[in-house]
Amino acid sequence: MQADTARPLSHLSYPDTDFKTVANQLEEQGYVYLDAVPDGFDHVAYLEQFGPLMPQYDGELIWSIKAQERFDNLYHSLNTKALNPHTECYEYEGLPPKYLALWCLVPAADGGGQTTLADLQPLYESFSEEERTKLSAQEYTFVSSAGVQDMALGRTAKHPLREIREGRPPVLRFSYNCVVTDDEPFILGVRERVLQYFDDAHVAIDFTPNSILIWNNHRLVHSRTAYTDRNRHLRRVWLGEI
Ligand SMILES: O=C(O)CCC(=O)C(=O)O
Ligand SMILES: [Fe+2]
Repeated sequence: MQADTARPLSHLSYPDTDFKTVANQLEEQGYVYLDAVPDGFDHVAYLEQFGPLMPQYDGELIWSIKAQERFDNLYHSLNTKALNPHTECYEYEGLPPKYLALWCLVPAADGGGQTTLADLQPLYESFSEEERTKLSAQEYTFVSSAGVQDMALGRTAKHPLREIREGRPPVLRFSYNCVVTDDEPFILGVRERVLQYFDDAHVAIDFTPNSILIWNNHRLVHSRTAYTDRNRHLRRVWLGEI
């Protein structure tokens, strides 16, 4: 559980931490990695305190992340390949989940399969005034990943990359792979800047059994490194904004 970039990890140990402390750290840092979670822990009941569960692509409230051979040649969370930075549910018409949470049943035994994260706010601040305006004004079409489309669960929606809201924080939507660029220079440039920033600034989580990673999906992008151990098994919930 080391940050690649020597950034200190936003890490708490479950037995030493009350809910309020976790919630405050999540608000300040944008994510929390919570370990030393005991066997038999009710992850869903704990995580529901952060917001209501939202249905996953298949309508279920919990998504299992375990590689399936039938998805090996597609871009999909359900194989062993690396992912590119993205937020979740950019291709949904409505508001994406405020928080994403993963918890670990079986970590990858090969040192891969790290979930990686970066807060894009510092990158946003490096954009010019004109670029910032464009990030909120220009709408792009987002489509589901090839894997989700293959499951016949694909959808599509149009959104700006940074949605500004009255009285609420902005909502980031991004997918390196699944935004339709039409070879337009602005979005092509933004995509590469996000990728470069993510390479430099991400933290990497090496899960231990039962441990939990929760992050603000309106502000951070996430990704995953490749792995070979097909026993790796995580679970995921999406939590709506309160
Ligand atoms: O496998 C992972 O670590 C994360 C996959 C992912 O992008 C997700 O569950 O949203
Ligand atoms: Fe994801």
